[in-house]
Amino acid sequence: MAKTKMTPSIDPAACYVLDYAQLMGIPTAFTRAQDTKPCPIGSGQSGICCKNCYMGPCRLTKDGQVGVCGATIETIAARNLARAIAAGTSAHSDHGRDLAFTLLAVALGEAQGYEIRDEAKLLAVAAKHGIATKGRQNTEIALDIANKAIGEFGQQRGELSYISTAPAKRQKIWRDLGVVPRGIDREVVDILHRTHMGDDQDASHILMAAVRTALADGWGGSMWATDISDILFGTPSPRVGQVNLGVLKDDEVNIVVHGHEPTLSEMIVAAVQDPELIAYAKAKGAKGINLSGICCTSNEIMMRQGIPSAGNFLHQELAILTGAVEAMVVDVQCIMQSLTAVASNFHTEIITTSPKVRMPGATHIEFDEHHALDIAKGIVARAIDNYANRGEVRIPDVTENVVPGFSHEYLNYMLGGYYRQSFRPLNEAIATGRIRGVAADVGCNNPGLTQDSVHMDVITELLKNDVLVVSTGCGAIAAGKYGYLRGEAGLDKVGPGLREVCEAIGIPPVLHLGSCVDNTRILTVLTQMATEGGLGDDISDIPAVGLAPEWMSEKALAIATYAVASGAYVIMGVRSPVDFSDTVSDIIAKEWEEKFGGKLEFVVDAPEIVKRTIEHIDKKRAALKLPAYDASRHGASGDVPLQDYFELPLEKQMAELYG
Ligand code: NFS
Repeated sequence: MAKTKMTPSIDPAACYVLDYAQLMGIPTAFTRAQDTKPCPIGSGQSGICCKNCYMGPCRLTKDGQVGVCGATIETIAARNLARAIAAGTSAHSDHGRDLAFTLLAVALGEAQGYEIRDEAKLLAVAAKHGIATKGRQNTEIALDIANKAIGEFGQQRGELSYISTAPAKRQKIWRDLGVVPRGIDREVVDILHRTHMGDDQDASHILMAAVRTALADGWGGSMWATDISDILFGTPSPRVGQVNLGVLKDDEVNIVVHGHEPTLSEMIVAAVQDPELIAYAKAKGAKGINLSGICCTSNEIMMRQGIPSAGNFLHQELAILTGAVEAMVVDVQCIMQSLTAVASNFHTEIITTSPKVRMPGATHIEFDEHHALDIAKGIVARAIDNYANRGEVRIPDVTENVVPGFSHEYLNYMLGGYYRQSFRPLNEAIATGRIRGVAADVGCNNPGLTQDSVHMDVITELLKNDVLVVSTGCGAIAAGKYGYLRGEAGLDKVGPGLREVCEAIGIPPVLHLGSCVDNTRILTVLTQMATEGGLGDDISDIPAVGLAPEWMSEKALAIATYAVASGAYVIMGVRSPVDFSDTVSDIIAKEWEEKFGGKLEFVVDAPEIVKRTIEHIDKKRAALKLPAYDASRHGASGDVPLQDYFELPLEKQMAELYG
């Protein structure tokens, strides 16, 4: 049966550019998703496929069938899921490893252009890992942190250090169940080994190992990535930025950085500010150099430097289709191979920079942290030279303002003030029912869905129900595109209690917490909420839910699994990779809930995602004996909206504050 034509995106900027692509007959992920029929066996919908040895591949499509070796449907489903989780863990963690090597080079004075920008974070991270700081130089401390991190990748026995920062109750659950990760690389290798032909054949046992591997991501590789990024590039705090394709400029040299690691993009940020390069761009007829980002690289530099975002995952081809991009500079992860094919219709040069990633048709300029600034300047000069080759441009006039950068440290400060930093006001707002609960909307776009539609349907409905939303990755960029990261601007769309809190503190209804590795910031926030008091004493007690309604990558599965193992209820959209096995679907939901207090479910329909989220939040509120949520109790406290407050005469402002 032919597929019915789906609206590609709810984003007018995307639709504008896609119309041009259609006119010119240029294929994109949107058209390929329409034309490609996903393999119903490989996707787990109508069967399951094992290709871990060469007696098969074995396609199992009926209950009770087994592979050539006798492997059952549940064994194969568990193996496939475990391998995906290991791949996701390795991607995040390798990102963390590269940052650890950059920090090592900084500590040794060998990293051109990098420095320790956040001394407070350096000291805080050292304290977390028991590294001495008193009377020591920053570089000495940084050296110990870098070596500690690098050591944890190759560690064979013992526990990862961040495990001891989780709530005490959670640590006990992990130790009792034997899932505390020993070393980051070790856990990934363990999964590849035990899912090789002829090894672990017990679905539940395989998936417990997958949990251990995912924990090595969330409480290991990714957490190192976040902390070291903050040390090197600064802990994010709110700043004003812009999102969507309209951030490209028709009279400037446009460079788009795409991928994940801030190591490269931060140096390009420095290079585009070089007065000589700006003068060079002007000499070539451009008004200046305009840098923007795509995907998580974009989150990294938007939340720290205010560099605009050209969009989320499905915007990567669209940026090139504007005809206005001189260079798209990529490093690792979420980079479509189609970029070079789309770019071949324009003057855009695709530049790969990671030793791990080459693309046929792209220029490779390998990045090396020891000469980073020189390499970045060379890339910028190349883009400037390409400006003369630009043809007709079609940049949609669509942008939205955003306020990203709510790191855990900033939330702490924002809620409690400089002298009494605390999560207590947030806990109290939840306890009183002003905020019903918290949802994290994270993850990708998937061209099998209308771009951004499920993110927006879910976020919109949750906000109306007084659920505070935090967001990372491409979900955060989606929220930004439709005005939810814009301070007071989105508040007319939120419930009365949440509105009071947002106005009192001066925050947007959706808090941008960073890139996908920064989901670890959410773990830290949840840990602090659990230890602050009033909302139980473990992450599983908190009325909170994790959502990835448009996910597509293996990294998303790793994140979901470590969140569940940390005690969260996680709902992912799109479709379940283990749909065909009721046994495995039950393991990750019911069995994991008994063990970890968190569960993983796959739900396609936005209203159903919202319904289950709210039911879970209310269930957790009831378990904590908090008052039942009642929207009518809030919103009439006489709080003056923040924007009006600042327009009052000073004495009235004081009266509002102090009565
Ligand atoms: Ni996350 Fe970031 Fe986006 Fe999905 Fe890809 S960029 S690491 S995987 S697509 S959210």
